[in-house]
Amino acid sequence: MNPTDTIAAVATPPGSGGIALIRVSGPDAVAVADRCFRSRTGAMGVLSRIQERHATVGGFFRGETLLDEVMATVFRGPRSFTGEDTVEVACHGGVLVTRLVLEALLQNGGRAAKPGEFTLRAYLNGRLDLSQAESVAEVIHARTERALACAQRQLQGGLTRSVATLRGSLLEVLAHVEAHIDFPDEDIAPDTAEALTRRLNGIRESIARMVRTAREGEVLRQGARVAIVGLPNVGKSSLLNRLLGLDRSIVSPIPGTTRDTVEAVASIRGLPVLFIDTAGQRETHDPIEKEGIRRGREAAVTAELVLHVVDGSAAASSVEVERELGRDLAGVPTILVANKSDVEGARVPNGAVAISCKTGRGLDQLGAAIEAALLGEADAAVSEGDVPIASRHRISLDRSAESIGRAVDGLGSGLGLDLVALELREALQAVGEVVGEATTDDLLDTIFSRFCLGK
Ligand SMILES: Nc1nc2c(ncn2[C@@H]2O[C@H](COP(=O)(O)OP(=O)(O)OP(=O)(O)O)[C@@H](O)[C@H]2O)c(=O)[nH]1
Ligand SMILES: [Mg+2]
Repeated sequence: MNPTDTIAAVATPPGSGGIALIRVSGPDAVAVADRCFRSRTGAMGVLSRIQERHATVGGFFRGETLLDEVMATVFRGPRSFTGEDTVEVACHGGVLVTRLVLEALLQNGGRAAKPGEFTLRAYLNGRLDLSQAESVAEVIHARTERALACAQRQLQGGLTRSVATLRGSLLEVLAHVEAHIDFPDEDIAPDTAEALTRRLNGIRESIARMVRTAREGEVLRQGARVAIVGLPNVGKSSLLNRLLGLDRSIVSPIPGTTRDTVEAVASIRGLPVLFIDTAGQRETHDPIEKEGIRRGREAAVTAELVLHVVDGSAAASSVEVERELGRDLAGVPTILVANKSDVEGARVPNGAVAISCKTGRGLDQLGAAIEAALLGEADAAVSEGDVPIASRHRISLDRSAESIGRAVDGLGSGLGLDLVALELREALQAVGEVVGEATTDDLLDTIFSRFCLGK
């Protein structure tokens, strides 16, 4: 599987900036870069001679044309990110100059890298396992510190270690079982079978603990969509602004202020949440407002969670519209929020979270309620150091637990030990998928195509 060609790509985002970084990796990386690079005194072949992990400044040329003054850093495999020889060329961050530098490298033996190809190579060359490679994209895309911490723990090998522990335990049980298969005369003693069953149940419990983190892992990676709905003037836009900590949506005492949906991401206890502020629900003949109201309902019924805001201070509200809204929201998890609790005599309906967007009262409780609604109760037990898993990991771990379950049944019913061993081997393989011990090209494609170019 070892790649044999040399790839190049711009690793910094498109557009102009102070510096752009172009990365070259592969067996000819240093030679390719050297063909374009000259030292300040005009010497060639400098990059082949400088010490690894050292940088040098010089001219970057297309033929005899100086394209830019650059800084080149040379890494030698296997002590590089990809595990191959790598040169990183830092040039001025102009759109044109960056493109020309890349083109010169491509004309001198490099091949344009595909998205994620550098990280794919790091994986193929054994620098990272698959769970670590996946986390590289998650570090880049993290929108909250909690999501970043999760990605970093995974990159540092958090899942690698959990999987190694599971595999170690499974292998020990398998070794026991296989030893008995080799001596068919000796039946497995009831004591031994019981001990093995206990150990398998322990492994199953560890897997179950990991699987319970999957929901948190999904929200941290994917984020969640939460719609804010209710009658006009109840303070929906005020709530959006409060949650974001900035003045995003227009607030006014005139009912019907918000017409379009307004979306923005806020961190709720470290969870990246996309909030959608919507038009106040009411009867109207204004076709534009009508459309806004329709969009608001659509956002609500497709959201993972709805904040249904009511005005606790309002003496009368439209019971009819509220009832209709309630019917629409029947299938969607909903938190009832009673706003304007600062107003004297404000009421809080049963089960509602009382808040005031004016004073900020109750917003912490609302944050806690949102987190609980998004994660469910199962995650309460997750400890600090754990890596909340992604759905890909969950699928493999579920399969592994099922195989272990069948192995336990087999041991209990005195079924053939070779069948028990077979299930245990399947469990091992499924666990191994988390770190990429057996992969298909399709799987690698799906994972690495989500990456940025140059990563
Ligand atoms: N006293 C008090 N007033 C509030 C509070 N929250 C919002 N308001 C006021 O209520 C009015 C309506 O607030 P908005 O946030 O625009 O309400 P909305 O639900 O977005 O209204 P529409 O966009 O028209 O549907 C504004 O005058 C706000 O200043 C609160 O907690 N207490
Ligand atoms: Mg509004």
